[in-house]
Amino acid sequence: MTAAANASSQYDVVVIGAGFAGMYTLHKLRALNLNIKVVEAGDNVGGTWYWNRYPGARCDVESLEYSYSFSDELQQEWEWPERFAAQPDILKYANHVADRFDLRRDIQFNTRVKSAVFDRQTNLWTLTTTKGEIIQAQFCIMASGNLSLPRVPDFKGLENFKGKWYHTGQWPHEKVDFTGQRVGIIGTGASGIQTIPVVAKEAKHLTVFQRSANFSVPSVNYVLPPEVVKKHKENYKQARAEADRTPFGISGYPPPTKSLLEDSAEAREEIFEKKWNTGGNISFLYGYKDVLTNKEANEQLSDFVRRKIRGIVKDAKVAEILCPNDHYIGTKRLPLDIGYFETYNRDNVSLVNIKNAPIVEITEKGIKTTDAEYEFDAIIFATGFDAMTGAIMDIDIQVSDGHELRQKWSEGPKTYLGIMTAGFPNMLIITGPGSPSVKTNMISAIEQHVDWIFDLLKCVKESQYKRVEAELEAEESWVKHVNEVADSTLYPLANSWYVGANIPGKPRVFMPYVAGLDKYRVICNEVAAEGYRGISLV
Ligand code: N01
Repeated sequence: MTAAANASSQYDVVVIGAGFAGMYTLHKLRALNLNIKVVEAGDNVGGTWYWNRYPGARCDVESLEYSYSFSDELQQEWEWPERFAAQPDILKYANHVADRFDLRRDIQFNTRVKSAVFDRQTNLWTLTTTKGEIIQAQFCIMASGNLSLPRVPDFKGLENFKGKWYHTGQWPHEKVDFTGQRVGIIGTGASGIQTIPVVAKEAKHLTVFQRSANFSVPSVNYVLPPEVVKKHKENYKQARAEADRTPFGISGYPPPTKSLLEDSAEAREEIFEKKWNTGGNISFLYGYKDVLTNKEANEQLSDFVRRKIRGIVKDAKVAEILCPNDHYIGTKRLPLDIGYFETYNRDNVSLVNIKNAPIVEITEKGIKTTDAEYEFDAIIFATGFDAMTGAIMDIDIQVSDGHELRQKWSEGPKTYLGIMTAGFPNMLIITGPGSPSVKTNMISAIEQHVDWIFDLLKCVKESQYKRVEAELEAEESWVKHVNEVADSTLYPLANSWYVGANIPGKPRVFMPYVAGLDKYRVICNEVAAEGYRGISLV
């Protein structure tokens, strides 16, 4: 590796994104004494937790688990106030990490990358920003996130709306006050399900536009008792090691070995009830080993939640609209809520089933469906993201020999281990499509990827390699494996963002690797131990 510091805009490594992935990449790679630049579109660190500031935003992985493990001092000193951390607390943590490890000096904020071109002669990536700046580096690391390209559906007439509108994934930095307002919200994914109960308490009236009913389970969030924190911190090392042996990268939930169908109906009901009252989606989905692989097993759990919805929501017609019947529980991300279904018992909340009467346009006054026009002072789009590939393909990525990533991935992303894509040398992706990413604890996945990339770049530096590139054959066999694993589960059956179903025209390909972070880690380690099998180093 050339310590390419002859021009201020030339680096060994450029990292795109200063969320949890970009921050740890910078910290870790500094130990290789490289010249690194991180570019970030926002004006501060935090990624997802910088942008998603909507009311009620909260993580669905326990705070003591959804945090970096690389520094014992950090994990011992940092105090998480709640079981499931709220967005402001996670953002505070991200800022603390940036300050504690002096990261900001290598991060250029307010910088969005427009294009990245690799030259096979010079072995350099040339990045152009939207402001026209040029940045060159031997390696380009995509730490741009899995859910970072928000999507407002292409509704006719949005520009005519006289009120204010917001997307949950691009929420203003100042408090939005809905007091006394008539608010409409479109979308009942995890973001909508967290936003709805909070906005309902503030708005004069909240109208929820639901296309697909969604499962949701109580988070059972609470202030962390000091004795729980103390015990966890005393055993942090063991807890992290235990997490590494699970598919989801979280300790405290040993993966189950029993089939749901082995238990009697009474025994199952007792377990479901216990898990419902304990809270959390890992606990709920992994009470038995076959909920996500066996339709009959899944149907039992799905039906339990439908019965809960009918029990909570007083208006039977509303309850029926809220009962999901079009997908198996857990095959779309299972949201955690605080009083979501209960919110529909409020007098100031109404539900519109847009599956039956779709939205036709946004008008000056509000939202018009095929049935009626609803007037609003504000509209919230909780309509999700162009997930997993969106932020990467938003950048025009090319290689001097004519390869174009948008063209290569036009029928779905193809990667080796989710980290590299053949034909695009020296580009490394953190939690890319084809890696466990969104199907595991994201921070564990990030640390695993970055540590692996660290070893790879150490090897590159020591051996003075110029180019690192996935081999096509290795990539093809990885893609096949990712698909085979997905097809052995119920996941691909749902119209979820995991398969790109939320974006009209996006190819239907199941993108995450669902064999689990534990198995994936072993494979990555084997690849490295075998001299980076499937990767050409020149
Ligand atoms: O987005 P989504 P999200 N007309 O895509 C609806 C993570 N996350 O931002 O289901 C009408 O899940 C769409 O309807 P349908 C988590 O991984 C984590 O909520 O496509 N409606 C759906 O109801 C999550 O899975 C946390 O029929 C339209 C909603 O909008 C991921 O982010 C919190 C529509 C979009 O749901 C994304 O969640 C929040 C249209 N044209 C998010 N287009 C936690 O950690 C879309 N919809 C807790």
